Amino acid sequence: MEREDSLQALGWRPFFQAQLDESAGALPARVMGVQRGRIEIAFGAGTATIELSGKAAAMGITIGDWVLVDEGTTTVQRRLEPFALFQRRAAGTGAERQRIAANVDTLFIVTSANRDFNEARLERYLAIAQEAGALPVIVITKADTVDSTGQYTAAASRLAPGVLVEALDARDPDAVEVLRPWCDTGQTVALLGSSGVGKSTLINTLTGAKQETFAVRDDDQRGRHTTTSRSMHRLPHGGWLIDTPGMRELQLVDIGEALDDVFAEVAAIAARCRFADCRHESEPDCAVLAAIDDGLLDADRLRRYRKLLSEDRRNSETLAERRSRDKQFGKHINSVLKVKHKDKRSTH
Ligand SMILES: Nc1nc2c(ncn2[C@@H]2O[C@H](COP(=O)(O)OP(=O)(O)O)[C@@H](O)[C@H]2O)c(=O)[nH]1
Ligand SMILES: [Mg+2]
Repeated sequence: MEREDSLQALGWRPFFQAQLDESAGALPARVMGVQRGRIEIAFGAGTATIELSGKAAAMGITIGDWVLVDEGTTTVQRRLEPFALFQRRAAGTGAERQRIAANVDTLFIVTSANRDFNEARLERYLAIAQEAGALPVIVITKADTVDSTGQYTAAASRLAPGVLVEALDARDPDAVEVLRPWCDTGQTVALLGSSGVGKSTLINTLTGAKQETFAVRDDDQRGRHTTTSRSMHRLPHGGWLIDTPGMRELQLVDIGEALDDVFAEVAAIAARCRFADCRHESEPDCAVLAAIDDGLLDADRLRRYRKLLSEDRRNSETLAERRSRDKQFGKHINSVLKVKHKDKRSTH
């Protein structure tokens, strides 16, 4: 870090202050970079690199976290609870979660004014933001390639009443200025969106173009796999941008309640169904089906909600639950096959 930042400029706030006790000699520090077994931290009076071992290695410390370090800044005493956290399922395990990025104030959900624009995908990202506890802002890039972005901004606003939607040319610094309120001193932002929508372009414009490639370069000149040491980038107006490859693989993880927020109008209507466990398929006195009939609810929206719900259920089950489900399914198949077999025999 070239400059020294006050704790506030690093994102410190009362939420973290309230977690301090009288641990003597403990300094708050923000995690600015994470590498295998090592973190780079910034605290009020400088920066330091700490090797993680033992207790600290098991804390799951991730980019954006606040930690308490001893005054010699050689060991991490404690990780503070984040106000926002992006997580994903660790591959091949049960219910374990991998912490991806912490203390992100605002998530820029990036899509573009073309075929990438997809309501189901936006709803999924909105649910991820909601679950993480970050404020979503929908950014529609490539506004310069269409006559009007009206249909895109209107569709995005319909999905998420109250969520801010900005359409812009990601290459144009003047246009990108509209995102400035979320990029001010002490604020942390991150981006989510599919490949090709303009995330790198937007990051370059936000950070002020003269930027080298950050985060992960797939190959350096010598063909080795290299990772830069930092994933947190300074924005010109004093904010921070987290750009970490893990964000790209985010999926739905236990977001049942978040989905009810994203689909608040469906959930509100569903509360009036006769049966509490109504599946809105063919049950009597289903308020949701009635609302669709009356044109008060979009059938596509219900379909997308159902799909995300079942996907969330599948993602959230543990390995043991999945095995047991597969086993049940196997038994079911076997019994169906047996019945069929019997049927065949009896007809002969
Ligand atoms: N015309 C126009 N092109 C854009 C815009 N944003 C990105 N691009 C182009 O779209 C392509 C993909 O952008 P990139 O930033 O690499 O997307 P990423 O995969 O999300 O990081 C590049 O050729 C960009 O120059 C925009 O707002 N307007
Ligand atoms: Mg990119």
